[in-house]
Amino acid sequence: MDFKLPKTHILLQDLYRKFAQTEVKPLAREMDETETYSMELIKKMQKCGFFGIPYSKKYGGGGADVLAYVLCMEEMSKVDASTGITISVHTSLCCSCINEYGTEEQKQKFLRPLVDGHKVGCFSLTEPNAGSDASGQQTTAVRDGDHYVINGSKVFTTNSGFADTFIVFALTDKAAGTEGISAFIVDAKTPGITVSANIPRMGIRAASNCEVALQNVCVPAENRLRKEGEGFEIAMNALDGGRIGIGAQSVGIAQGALDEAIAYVKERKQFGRPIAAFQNTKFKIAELQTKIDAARLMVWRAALAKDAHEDYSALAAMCKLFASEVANDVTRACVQLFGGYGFSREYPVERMMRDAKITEIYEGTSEVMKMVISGSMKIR
Ligand code: COS
Repeated sequence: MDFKLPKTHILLQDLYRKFAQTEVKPLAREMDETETYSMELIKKMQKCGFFGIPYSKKYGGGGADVLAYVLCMEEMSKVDASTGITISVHTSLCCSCINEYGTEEQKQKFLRPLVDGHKVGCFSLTEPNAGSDASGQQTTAVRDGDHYVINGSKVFTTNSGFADTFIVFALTDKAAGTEGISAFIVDAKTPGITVSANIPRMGIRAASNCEVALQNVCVPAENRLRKEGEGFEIAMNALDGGRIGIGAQSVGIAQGALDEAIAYVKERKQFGRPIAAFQNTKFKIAELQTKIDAARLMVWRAALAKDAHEDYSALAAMCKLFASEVANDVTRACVQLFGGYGFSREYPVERMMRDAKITEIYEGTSEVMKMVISGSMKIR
């Protein structure tokens, strides 16, 4: 057992960190204020290969692994959680469906442009009445010759405002429950797709997160992933991987806030000395760093299990459950360490506290994580 990163990964971590600090950090506040993600920044990240890290070079990806990907997620999320989720939904949710379930033709046609930096992907599962109960899909896909006609509406589809490729889940058999759900690769330009304006939100405000209406959207049958009825398994599998990314995002948000707080307490003077000099401050920081380190190790454990093709579903759920709670605890404590300035928008910790909340909700709420974990333990 080795808790140290391999040298290759230390170099990658350094690369992601430098990019995040120089290219992402300066834009984070303005992107949050304007609730708009910079397309120029996306292009830069695509050029650097950040949109295809764990995918094979055979398809134009980075040829690295999930461990490298979570290091990228942490570094980006340290400075901007919206950047974290933009990369995460593209990588863990959209690309993984095609990588793990697509045919060779589908990979060449759809995965390649996503991982080689030409296109952005999104994942349309959630509906107004199908959140935690993902099996409650109402969107339908009706076969018509060599096409399917999709009708329905999706909500909270991250990246949908600018994505080129959607993975859409829809019912091909209304009576078959989870076995009636199928997955389709859908070109964003297909007539009948309407994407709303960005949904106003509490955090990760720069990320694109919209409603997607699908009205008589004609999708070639060859764009269906696997057989009819395999969509629910595809979605659940993608979410298992996605949860490792959200764990890493949570660790990043927490570490980013703590780094800001540590710098601040060294400068801020009260009662004649820097507040860092008070034991209360030092002990609080020690406690927060310990929680972050524990969360990071859980994320790495889940990433290594996925890389080793072991069963990682419960490990992913555990790391997300724990790390998202840590992100919320740590950011709240960091705002407190900043005092009144922490509450002001002059410093980034209030944004980080707002951003942290969603990690306990998306890609499976904390309650769903407990369902997955206890399910794996077969408690009767
Ligand atoms: N990987 C692959 N397949 C899976 C799976 C997984 N992790 N979990 C379930 N499945 C498949 C199985 O095939 C299972 O059938 P079996 O009886 O053969 O095991 C089938 O799906 C149905 O599973 P289950 O009965 O557990 O489904 P439920 O409807 O009870 O759903 C939860 C279980 C709640 C865990 C699931 O709906 C879920 O994860 N919900 C949250 C969804 C979510 O994260 N939404 C956020 C979207 S991103 S914004």
